[in-house]
Amino acid sequence: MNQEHRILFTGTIGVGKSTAVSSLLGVPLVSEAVDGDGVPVAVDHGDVVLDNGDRLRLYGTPGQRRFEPTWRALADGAMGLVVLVDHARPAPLADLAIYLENFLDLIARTGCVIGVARMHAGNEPGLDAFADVAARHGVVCPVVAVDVRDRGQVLSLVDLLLVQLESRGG
Ligand SMILES: Nc1nc2c(ncn2[C@@H]2O[C@H](COP(=O)(O)OP(=O)(O)OP(=O)(O)O)[C@@H](O)[C@H]2O)c(=O)[nH]1
Ligand SMILES: [Mg+2]
Repeated sequence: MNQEHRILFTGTIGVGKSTAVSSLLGVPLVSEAVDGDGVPVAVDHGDVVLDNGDRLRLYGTPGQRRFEPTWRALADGAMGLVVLVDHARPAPLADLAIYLENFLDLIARTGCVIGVARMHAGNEPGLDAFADVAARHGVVCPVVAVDVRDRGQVLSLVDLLLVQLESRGG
C-alpha cells in the first residue's frame, strides 16, 4: 500500500527551505496558515507523489525565531525532519546545534537528515564536524552537502530520511 510521509524542513533564515520544497514540487509554493500561539503565519507547504506512489506532504518552518511556537505545532504532526544548514553563515555548527535542540523530540520519535547548503569541496568545517555536533546531541543521522535548487539532490536527501523511517517500521 502506498504511504504518506509528512516531512518538515527547518533551518536558518534564507538557508533554502522554501527553495528545497519548491524544487521537490517542481512548481511555485502554496502558503498555508498554521496557528502559532493564536497568530496565523504562512508556512511552506506542498504535496508531491513519488514515482513509487508514496505521497510526501512537505512543510517548511518559518525562519525567524519569533515563530518558535509554530515550529512546535509543525513538529507535532511531522514524521521526519530535514535540517538545512547554511555553510556560508558565520557559525554553521552552532546553527545546527540550535535546530537539533529545538527538534530533539521529533528526531527521537521519527528520524532526521542534515543537509549542508552553500558548501564547496574542501570547505571547513567539513561534514564530519556537523556529524560530531549531531552525535553530541545523541543524533546519529546522515549528513550530506546539498544544493537545494537541484531537485535530484533534494530527492536524495529525502530518500535518506525515508530509509530511516522504514527501518523504524514507520
Ligand atoms: N548559490 C547558492 N544559492 C543557494 C544555495 N542554496 C540556496 N540558495 C539560494 O538561497 C535562497 C534561499 O532562499 P529561500 O529558499 O527563500 O530560503 P528559506 O530558508 O525559505 O528562507 P526563509 O523562509 O526566509 O527562512 C534561494 O534564492 C536559493 O536559490 C546554494 O547552495 N548555493
Ligand atoms: Mg522560506
